[in-house]
Amino acid sequence: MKKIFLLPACLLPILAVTACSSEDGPKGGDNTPTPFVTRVIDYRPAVGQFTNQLPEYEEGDTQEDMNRKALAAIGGEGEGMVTLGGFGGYIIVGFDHTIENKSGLCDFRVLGNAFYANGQSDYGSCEPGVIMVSYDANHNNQADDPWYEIAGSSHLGGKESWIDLANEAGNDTKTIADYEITYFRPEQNPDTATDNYIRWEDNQGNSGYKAMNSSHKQPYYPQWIKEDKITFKGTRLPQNGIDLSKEGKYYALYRFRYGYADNELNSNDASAIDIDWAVDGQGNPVNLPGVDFIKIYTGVNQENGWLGECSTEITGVVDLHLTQVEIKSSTIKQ
Ligand SMILES: [Ca+2]
Ligand SMILES: [Ca+2]
Ligand SMILES: [Ca+2]
Repeated sequence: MKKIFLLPACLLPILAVTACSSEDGPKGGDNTPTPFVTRVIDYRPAVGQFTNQLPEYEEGDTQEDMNRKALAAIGGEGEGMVTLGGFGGYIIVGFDHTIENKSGLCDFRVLGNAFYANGQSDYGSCEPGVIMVSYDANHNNQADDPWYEIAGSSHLGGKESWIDLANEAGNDTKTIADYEITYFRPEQNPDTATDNYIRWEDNQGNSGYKAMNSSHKQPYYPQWIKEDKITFKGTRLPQNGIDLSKEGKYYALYRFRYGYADNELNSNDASAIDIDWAVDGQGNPVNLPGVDFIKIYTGVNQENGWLGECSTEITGVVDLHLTQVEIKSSTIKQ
């Protein structure tokens, strides 16, 4: 039997955990802005096979502790990683300056761990996170201003080249703008892998269970959350995982064209974001001078066999202007 070569997305970085500093503010004590994340305002992952591990939950940790650990992982040049778990799990980050919206140019990039399968450029481990942005319009340094979604390539009306293939595979390929899902805390944590681990319900009349796989047996429900159920809301993207082997051996996670996190190689232009792609709740473009806060949440609700659920991972965010990276947005969104 041929060996499967599509590794679980997070395996390698788990082995390469490094000590990271936790800084809250500009580096070096001067006023030179840093291009990277300097604040984690809220880290709230959904149920997932890396939840409570990336970053690690320790008995007694509070929400503030977990925010601090998330910052230690993805602040600065980001040598660590956080998982957002299944659909809806999110992180809200901030900076020590406003990321400027320069006309015609991409302005920032959310760094993830997406990669391609050997010899492929259409699929691999692409686990798109929806990106939202906010400008500190009232200048109080708090994320209490309106949020706008970056309209990526599968925003309402958009279509990807692999959609027909996904439909044939039986995937749910609708984009749903007001999707809502609730996960229920399991009464106990099983000792062995099970398909019926954590119950969920959505606002489309669907329900089911998230599975526990044999590789990850820590609790998948975020342990610092006191409530017995957690609800997440957002735009749900088409299911992009297709079992090319048709027998549960080879799951290809297809790439969306642009506008998402953890969906494209960090080094490729199509992982960059133009703030001008932000839209309001009616889908109309908004003209933001820049952004101070960015929220990223897992955009797909799908279990991919032994690979586990589709979960966005984040390793950092970078201001392209401060790092002298010039990417014309017209070369990405054509
Ligand atoms: Ca721009
Ligand atoms: Ca504010
Ligand atoms: Ca990933």
